[in-house]
Amino acid sequence: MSSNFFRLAAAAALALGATNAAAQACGPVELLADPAGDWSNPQSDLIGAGAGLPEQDLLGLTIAESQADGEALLTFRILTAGAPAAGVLPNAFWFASFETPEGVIYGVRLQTDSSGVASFFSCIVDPAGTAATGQGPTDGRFVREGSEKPAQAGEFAADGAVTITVKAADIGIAAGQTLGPFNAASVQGGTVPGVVGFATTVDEAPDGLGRDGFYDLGSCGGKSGLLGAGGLTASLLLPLALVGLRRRMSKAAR
Ligand SMILES: [Ca+2]
Repeated sequence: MSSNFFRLAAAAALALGATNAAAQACGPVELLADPAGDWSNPQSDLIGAGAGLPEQDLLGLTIAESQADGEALLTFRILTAGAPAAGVLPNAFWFASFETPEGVIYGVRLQTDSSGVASFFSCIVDPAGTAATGQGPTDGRFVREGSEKPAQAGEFAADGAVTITVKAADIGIAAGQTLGPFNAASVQGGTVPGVVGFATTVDEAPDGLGRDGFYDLGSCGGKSGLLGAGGLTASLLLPLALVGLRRRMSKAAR
């Protein structure tokens, strides 16, 4: 494994974060909160990351709303315990996922490649698994191929927030509708010579990737602290995470 594995790439990646210049119409509204220090990286022995890095320790999720050229924009902030020291961690992603009024699950994600180059996008997510293996959970790890839409802006901010701004229309919501419930996670992926690729949730909000919180577009209304929708354990989710990575890897290989 290269000693540069964790070399954080990219002033260029961070520069992707051209901040949305439009004034925030409202928010940020807190949707999720997660304790500091409760993350762990089961693959740390393989990637030399110790128990985990501060930027993989989720602290919560907020949403804010603005307008640009007559279109509603939503800014998701996936809060972490610290910005990367010198760039963005390679082979990793941070996501929030949520349900639209039509019952479709969408996600927003910061994804890094093996060099740490970041991309920010929204997408539809599908259930894990296949017809043969049975359906698993539906969350932001499992991107529907071809559904990705580039974010309007994104950055890993100096305060540790992964900030992703998308058009409301790109995530299937219009004024007066309610988005949610939500979840979020930091995920470590990678490959090890002679071993298959892996993708492991390092920290989750809510724990176990249930879902919680709602947001009313256009009225700045938010609710959190509602009953989560799940309770699956991280250990159960690990094999399913591999499915998601393989999907991503096969896509990237084309
Ligand atoms: Ca945490």
